[in-house]
Amino acid sequence: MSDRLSPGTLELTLKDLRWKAVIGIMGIGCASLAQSQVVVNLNGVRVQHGRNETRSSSPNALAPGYLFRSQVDAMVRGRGAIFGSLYSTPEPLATVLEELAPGSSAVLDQTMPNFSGTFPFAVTGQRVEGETEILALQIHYGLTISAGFDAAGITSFSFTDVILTPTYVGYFEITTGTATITRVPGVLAGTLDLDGFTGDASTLKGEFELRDNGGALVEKAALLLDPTGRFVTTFSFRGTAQARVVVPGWLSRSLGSVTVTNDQQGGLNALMINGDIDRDNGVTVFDYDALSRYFDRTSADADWRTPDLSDGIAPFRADLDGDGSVSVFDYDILSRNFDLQGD
Ligand SMILES: [Ca+2]
Ligand SMILES: [Ca+2]
Repeated sequence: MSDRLSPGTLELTLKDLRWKAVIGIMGIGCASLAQSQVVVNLNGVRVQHGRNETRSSSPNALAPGYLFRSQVDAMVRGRGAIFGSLYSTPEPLATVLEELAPGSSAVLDQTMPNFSGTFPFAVTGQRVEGETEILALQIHYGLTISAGFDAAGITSFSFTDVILTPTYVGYFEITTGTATITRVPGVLAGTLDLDGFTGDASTLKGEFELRDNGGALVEKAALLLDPTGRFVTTFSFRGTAQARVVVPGWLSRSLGSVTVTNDQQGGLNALMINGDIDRDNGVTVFDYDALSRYFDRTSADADWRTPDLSDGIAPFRADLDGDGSVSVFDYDILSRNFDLQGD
């Protein structure tokens, strides 16, 4: 045995390795710190004219996902000439918002789809704005509440573009409060290929069905769609079922079996078949009839969205590619899919 490999050196080397192993495990531990829920402390936040406030979940981070929910639970009190005396003891923020504008406390509970499923991700804030009269004073108020997720999943929560005028009325201060941001469980996400449709897919009303092996409906949920056809949907059912996508105007599509867990699953892609103008789940001569009847019509027509009294079909439904007119391009789609039936 050489000097360089004396028993003492060997021992040190082994200790070294053990430490490396421990550090390695800690590293894995850090990565898995990304959670399904983070809480952002809002204590001391001022809702004051011209002031922007942002608080962060750091060092806690959320795991990436397709759907998040943010819920604010806060007590506020007034400060300054008018609000200081009107709201001298803490009251729920929801109560104060409802007093300013009935229904506005909905901004405190928001569902936020993230169609890419990846971070970073910024949520377009929900805004409350209006005017109200307090003690014969016309008060203009406005507030945007938004959340953002950085690349590491650190979540920030903001109150921005605050309007509270005239400014001498004062402002509100959160005495105790939290924003809880949760990664919603039971989520399925993916992309619909809408077969030549170039319109805004977020305006479509689609459903995602779960059926048992006998074909009986287990649960159905609305598709949240983005303009390009990416979707997010949420179920309370847990387990494995047969998936089916239904979007009126397209043939229904089976996606085989899917498993819904407390986690979120992406990558469910469906090739939809366009051309079912009368919505009987087949592309037939009846669809041709409707398209012929509305040929050359455009979205500039006053009755573009008015259903025909005889069969309930409005002209826009014959605009299969969603470009705002019924043309030869729509005929092309219909011809290509002629005689096909939905799943
Ligand atoms: Ca049809
Ligand atoms: Ca068209």
